[in-house]
Amino acid sequence: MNMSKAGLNFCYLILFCWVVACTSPAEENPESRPNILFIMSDDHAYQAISAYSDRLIRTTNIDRIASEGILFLNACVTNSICAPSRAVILTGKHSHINGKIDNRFPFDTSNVTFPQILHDHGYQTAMFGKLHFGNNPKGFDQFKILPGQGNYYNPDFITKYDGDIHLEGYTTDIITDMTLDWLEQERDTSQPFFLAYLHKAPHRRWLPAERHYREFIHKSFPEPETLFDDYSGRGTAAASAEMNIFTHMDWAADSKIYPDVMDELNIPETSERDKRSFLAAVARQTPRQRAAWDAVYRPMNEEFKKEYANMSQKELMSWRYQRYMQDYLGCIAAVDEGVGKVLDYLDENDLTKNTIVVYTSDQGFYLGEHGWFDKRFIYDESFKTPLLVRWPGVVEPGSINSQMVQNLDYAPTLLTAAGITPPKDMQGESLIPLFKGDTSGFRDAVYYHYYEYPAVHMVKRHYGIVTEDFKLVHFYDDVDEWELYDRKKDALEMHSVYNDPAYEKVVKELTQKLAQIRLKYKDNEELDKKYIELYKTDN
Ligand code: SGN
Ligand code: CA
Repeated sequence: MNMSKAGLNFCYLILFCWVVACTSPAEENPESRPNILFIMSDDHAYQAISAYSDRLIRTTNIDRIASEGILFLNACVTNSICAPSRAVILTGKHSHINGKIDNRFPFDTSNVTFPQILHDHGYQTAMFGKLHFGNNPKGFDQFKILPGQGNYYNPDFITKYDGDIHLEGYTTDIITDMTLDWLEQERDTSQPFFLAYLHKAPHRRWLPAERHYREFIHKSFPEPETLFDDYSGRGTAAASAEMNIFTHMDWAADSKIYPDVMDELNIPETSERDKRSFLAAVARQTPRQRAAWDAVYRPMNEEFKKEYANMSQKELMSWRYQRYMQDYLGCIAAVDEGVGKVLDYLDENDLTKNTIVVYTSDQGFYLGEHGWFDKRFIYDESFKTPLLVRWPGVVEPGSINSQMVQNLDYAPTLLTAAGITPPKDMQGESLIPLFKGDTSGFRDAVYYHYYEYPAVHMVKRHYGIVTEDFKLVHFYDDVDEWELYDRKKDALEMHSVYNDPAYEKVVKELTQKLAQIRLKYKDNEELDKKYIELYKTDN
C-alpha cells in the first residue's frame, strides 16, 4: 500500500503526540531520572565525620560527598532511635503516624515506603546491610539484610533469594562487597537504580576490623567539654538516664576488659549482659580472628591491671572514654573505606554524573558529651544527624546549608528528584530547593518526639520544638517537666532557662508554637496516652 507524503507526515505527527502523551516529564530526560545511592550508617555521630569536625577522626571518603556536594549543618531526626528513624525515613511520616514509635514492635508493612514508589515507577531497587524492622523490606528487587542488630564478625544475613546465609569476615566489609557485587553483576543498565547501602557500624558493642583496632587502640582523643557533667541545672531526665560512660557502660562487652581480668580486679559487672555479651561476641570469631584479637586486646588488659588500683574515679572515666573512642572510631574507619570503594566504582563506571549520593546516619550519638554514650534525647548530639549529599549538575560542589532539615524530608526529596510527585500524606519537605541554594520559605522549626520508656538507658518520653535559637522540651509519662535551652547562649545545653523570668515571653511564644506544630503533624495527648498504654500491655 502506498501512502502519500502528507499522510506519512500525519502518521509521524500522531506517533509524536502519542510518545509525548505517554512520557512523563521525568522520563523525557534520562538526566531527570537519576540513580540514587543511599548510604546510612548506624549511630554515626556527626562529631566523627571530618567534614563537620576533624577533632576525632579523618573520614576522607565520606567528606568527598560534601566537598563535591552539600553539607547540612543542622540535619536532625524526629525520634532519635534506630528502627523508628528508619521508618520515618522510608515513609516520610512521623513515628506517631507510621506507628513505629520504638525499636520493639515490627514495622507495619501496610505503610507505603518511598523505595516501593520508586520501584513502581521503574527503578531497580536493592538493599544491603542493616534494616532492623523485624520484617523484610517491600518493593526491593534484591536484598540481603542483617537479622535485627546483626553482628560485627562472621555475620548471618536474611536474603531475598537464598534464604538465611552465614558468611565469614568483617560485616562492614561484607556489606560493601555485596553492594559492589550488585552494581557489577545485577544492575540493569536499562533502569535507574535505588541502592540502599546500610552499615551496622558503628553501633554498640563496637568491634573494629583487625587492621583498625591495631591502629586505634594506641590512639588518644580530646575529651569533650561536658564529659564530667553532673546533670544539675536541668530537670530529672538527664540525671536519671542510664547511659553514662563511667556508670553504665559494660566493662567487658564495651570496654573489652576480659572477664578473668574483671574477676582478678574485683570489678563487678555493670549489667547482667556485661560478660555474656563479650563472650558471645568473641565466640563468633574464628580461631585466627580470636588470636589476632587477643594479640592486641590482651596486652591492653595487662596494662590496665597494673594501673587500675591507683586510678581515681576521674581517671577511670577518662580511661573508659578513650577505650570507647578507640573502638567506636575504629569501626568508622572501615565504613569510610567502604564508602571510598563504592564512590570509586561510580567514578570508574561513568555513574558519578547521574547518581545522587546521600550519606546519613539513623541518628546522632553521644561521644562523651554529658558523660554519655547512646542517643534518644533531643539534646543536640543525638538529635542532630550527619547529612551529606552529592548530585552533580544540581548541587554546587562545596555547598553548605544551615536550614533545619529532618530525616522526615528524605522520602519526598528523593521522590521529587526522580520526577515523582510525593504522596500528599508524606509530612516532610523536598530539600531540592536547598540543594540549589534557595532557602526562602523553608520551615523555621522542627518537631521531635521520643517514646521508648521505660527501656534500656531509661530516657524518659519527651517531645519538643526546636528553632534556630531555642529548644523547648516536655518530659512526660512518669514526670511532667519542661526545659528550655537558649541555643545561642548555651550551645552545650547545660542550663535549662525554662523558669528564668527573663525567658517568660519566649516560653509563652514557643509553647504556642509547639501546640501548633503538634496540630500540624497530627500529634496530640490522646496519641501520647495510647502509646503509653500500648507499651504497658505489650511489655
Ligand atoms: C541495643 C544496645 C543499646 C542501644 C539499643 C538501640 N545495647 O539495645 O545501647 O541503645 O540497642 O540501638 S546492646 O547491648 O545491644 O549493645 S538502636 O541503634 O538499634 O536504636
Ligand atoms: Ca541507631
